[in-house]
Amino acid sequence: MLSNMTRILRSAVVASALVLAATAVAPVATPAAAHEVKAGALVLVHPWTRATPDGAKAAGGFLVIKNTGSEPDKLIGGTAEFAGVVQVHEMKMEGDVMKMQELKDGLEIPAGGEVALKPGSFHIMFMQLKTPLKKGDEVKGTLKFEKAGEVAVEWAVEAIDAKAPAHGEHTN
Ligand SMILES: [Cu+2]
Repeated sequence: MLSNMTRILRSAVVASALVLAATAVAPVATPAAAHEVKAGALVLVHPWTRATPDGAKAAGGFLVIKNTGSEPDKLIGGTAEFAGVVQVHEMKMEGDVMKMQELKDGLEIPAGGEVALKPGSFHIMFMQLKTPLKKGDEVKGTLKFEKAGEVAVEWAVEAIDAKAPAHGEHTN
């Protein structure tokens, strides 16, 4: 009887300690810089761009696009408050030369799959920049999809030499 009581008390103490631990850990597990936008079947994960030097006319936009639906969708373009032209680009090697070109037919996001837009690969190209982009800013625009339509996007401006989002670096 006594030992039963002790056991119950002990497990109660362990349980509340676990609750405390979980509460303390939760805010740390959510990186402040990460953000997501949901649009229909699509999830746009952490759209980011890079700070630009004075006089720069173009900047790249990067994010991961997940398609949770059962039909493919297609990224076909976008708009930005800070740029006159927004295009979907790819980079690829032609011989020894890295070339970048517009994907005029759009970029397919396969059903149940995801596509990463990242430096050296697929990316959004912001052209005719109206203002320099400054690290720490959030700049606004849209991305256009064939099925999900026009989606409002906030781009986090990372450091000028960033190769990956800052929230990824914090976990090192
Ligand atoms: Cu480009």
